[in-house]
Amino acid sequence: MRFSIVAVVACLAGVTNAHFRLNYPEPRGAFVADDEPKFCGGHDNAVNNRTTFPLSDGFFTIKAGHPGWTAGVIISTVQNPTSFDNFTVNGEQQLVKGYAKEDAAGTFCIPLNISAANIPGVKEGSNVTIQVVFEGGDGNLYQCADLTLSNNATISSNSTCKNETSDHGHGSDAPKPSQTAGSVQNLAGYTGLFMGFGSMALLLL
Ligand SMILES: [Cu+2]
Repeated sequence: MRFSIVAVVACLAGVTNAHFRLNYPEPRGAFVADDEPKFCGGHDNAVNNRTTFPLSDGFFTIKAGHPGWTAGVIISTVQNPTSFDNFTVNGEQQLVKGYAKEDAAGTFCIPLNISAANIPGVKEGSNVTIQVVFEGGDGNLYQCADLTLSNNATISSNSTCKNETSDHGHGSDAPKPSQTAGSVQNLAGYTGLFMGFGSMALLLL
């Protein structure tokens, strides 16, 4: 555990601000910071205008307002997932991206190869919902994105894949650009440390 007491206290003080944002793919519904601890960030129903998303070799980008965070991505193949149960199979989270830890706050582009996760029923044309689970010292936070998967999907050019760390930026919308890593592979510190659900629960203590 590397969360310092100082960081945790500072973040609790700014709890209604940044938390984390899912920048791409487009999240379900408007961002409401106070609702981020709820299922899908407070948005219970799938959107009609799904994002067409690569079945293989996609990415997602998040802006982490907390340093010292852990995140993973769960997936539902239910057409309109409305509860955490829809992201659970045999009592376990259906992970499409294992939990990993990062020390810095900032914007991160993280590879998401959905086909490689071998989720039953996921194929070309599937409607799925991904839910990013983020923990940065003030409890689990959630954002969802409703997708249609396609090998022909093209990611719009204004969804750039880069990493940009910032100082402790909770509540600040103007992170200082300190370093930029252009490639998907060059993920500062996002080392693919896989953790099970039990480890995640421990992190919340
Ligand atoms: Cu927060």
